[in-house]
Amino acid sequence: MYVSVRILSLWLLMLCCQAAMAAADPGAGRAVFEQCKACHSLQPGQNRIGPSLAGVIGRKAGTAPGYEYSKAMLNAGVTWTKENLAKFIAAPRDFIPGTKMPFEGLPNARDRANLIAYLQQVGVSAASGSKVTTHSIVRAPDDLPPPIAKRGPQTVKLALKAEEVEGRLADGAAYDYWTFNGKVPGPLLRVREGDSVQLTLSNDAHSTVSHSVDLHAVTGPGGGAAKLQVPPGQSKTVTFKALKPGLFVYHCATPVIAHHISNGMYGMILVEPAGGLPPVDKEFYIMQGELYTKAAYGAAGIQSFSIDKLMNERPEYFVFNGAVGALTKEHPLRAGVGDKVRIFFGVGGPNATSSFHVIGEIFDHVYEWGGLTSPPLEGIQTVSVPPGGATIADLTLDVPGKYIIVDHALSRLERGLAAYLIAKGKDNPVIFHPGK
Ligand SMILES: [Cu+2]
Repeated sequence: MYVSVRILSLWLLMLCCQAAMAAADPGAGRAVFEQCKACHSLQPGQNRIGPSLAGVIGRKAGTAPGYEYSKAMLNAGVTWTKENLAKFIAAPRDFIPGTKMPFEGLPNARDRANLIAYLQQVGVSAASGSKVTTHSIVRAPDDLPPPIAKRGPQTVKLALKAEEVEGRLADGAAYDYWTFNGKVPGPLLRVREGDSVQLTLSNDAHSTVSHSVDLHAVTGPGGGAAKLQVPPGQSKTVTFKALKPGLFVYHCATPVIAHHISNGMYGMILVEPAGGLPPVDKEFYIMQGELYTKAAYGAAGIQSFSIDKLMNERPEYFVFNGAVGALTKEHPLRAGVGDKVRIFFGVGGPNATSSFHVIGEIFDHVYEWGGLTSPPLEGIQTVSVPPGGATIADLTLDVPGKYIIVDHALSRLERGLAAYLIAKGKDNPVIFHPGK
């Protein structure tokens, strides 16, 4: 008995050593850094309650520009290395007695190693003064599958992956988005009425929390979410029958649900009717959402999420396809004069209803609420689309120019909400011309 206990404890010791020796994971460190963000930024010179940690490794303690340090820190005489930073993070006031830092320390060695690996990775670019990430989470509006060819109902396999990624929110500003498949919105899923859909949701191993999916096209508990709560590194599958044709929103439904949606976890599924939709020349996919950041709209650096603003429904940013400028600077919609254009439009939200409108155009057809079992409305100016709702709007471009797509609650235009639809082609003076 004694021998076996000894062997067991040796084996456990060996496992612990192996874990300690495994390479530190900067991706996991990014999640640990969430705790530090209350006081520290990663932007050079952007000091919050504590100094910016941009380029901290290799820097002498007490020398971040523009920050007023305690005497203890100024006199510490330490140049930060991975090793001494680990000791400091473990117990700041033991390592530098008299430091004002209110932080008690990070007891878990693995968390410390991961955090330092992350600081090292981001520190290089941050210290050199380069901007925050320019990585784009924007889904291009023409990134959608083509219409389904005429066929009968089938079994269709679809996959979604929950991924937490830092991305560009606006010029000079970044945000830790939560996404389906790395982009906002998640992919447009396209199936046929009567299809049997096997949907697998996986959650990236680096995710900090569980994620899920509730599809409004699903008839069943939670729209699937009751059986699709997926912890990091795991995956789950449900099978559902697409009973009704229409354009339906899907979204993460893990509490706090509004937080997950606001962070970018929404998309749509189009259930085509038997025989498909009337053909058009161009199809586009746009979704509207809101972001609730602690700092005001327009602040630079990595923006952190505000639960207070979310609970009070006071967003700082309103965006089409995830970011400010997504569908103006980055991916404007492009079509030709004479084209029939179809916009699959939905609102992820989580809270604001959109008054969807294309300035200078009139919708030929609007499939109200995204329903495809009723005939479309005709000749419509503005469509009200609630959170968790959608519409299909067709228009014909008769005159060349730049058409601005908005939510006609136009204060939101000043908070990032605009898209351009650029029509190229011959002038059409019968329909529009300047002068008499
Ligand atoms: Cu989620």
